[in-house]
Amino acid sequence: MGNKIEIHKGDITKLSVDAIVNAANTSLLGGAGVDGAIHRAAGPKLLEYNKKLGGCPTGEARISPGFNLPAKHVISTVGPVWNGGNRNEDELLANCYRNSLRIAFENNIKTIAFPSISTGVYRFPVERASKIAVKEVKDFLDKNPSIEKVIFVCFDDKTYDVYKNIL
Ligand code: AR6
Repeated sequence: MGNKIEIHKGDITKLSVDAIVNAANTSLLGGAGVDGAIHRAAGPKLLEYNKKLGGCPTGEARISPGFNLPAKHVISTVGPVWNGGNRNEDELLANCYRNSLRIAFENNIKTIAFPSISTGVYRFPVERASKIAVKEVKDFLDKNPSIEKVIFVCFDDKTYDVYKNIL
């Protein structure tokens, strides 16, 4: 099971996987950070498609085609904004990973890449977030062997080092 999990340093929009996960906001209509990069690389059809989805609550996830991306699908999830840690942030972040993986499983997705959800604009501490991310992915892979590969994509050195240490 351990060899199904990989860490990759770089830009998630370059990956040819079945699905990349977007750290979106509740509108699903784009923003800064990885969300902006994914919308730019996917092209305007992603925005058109997502307008019809009608938003997404924090902790949930929605699927779209990948359009101009090398990835076949985009799974958008909405991480919690960090507010000190006593506003259910841990559980909401765990829900992001669980719900994204459930949607992947339901859509026969075998390879999926995650960014470090909530640890940019939303300020969730990356050490704490990475533990939740890795735990949820491991728990899911234990129960769902049909997913063949999960890649944690780390954009900056600090995030990469944190994930390397925990894995
Ligand atoms: N590939 C992989 N990871 C990236 C990329 C990329 N191209 N670009 C940035 N990251 P953030 P959040 C990393 O802020 O904290 C948006 O405006 C980044 O270095 O993208 O969940 C949305 O619309 C960091 O490690 O997402 C929301 O409003 C990680 O991705 C809000 O930001 C997450 O940072 C969501 O904030």
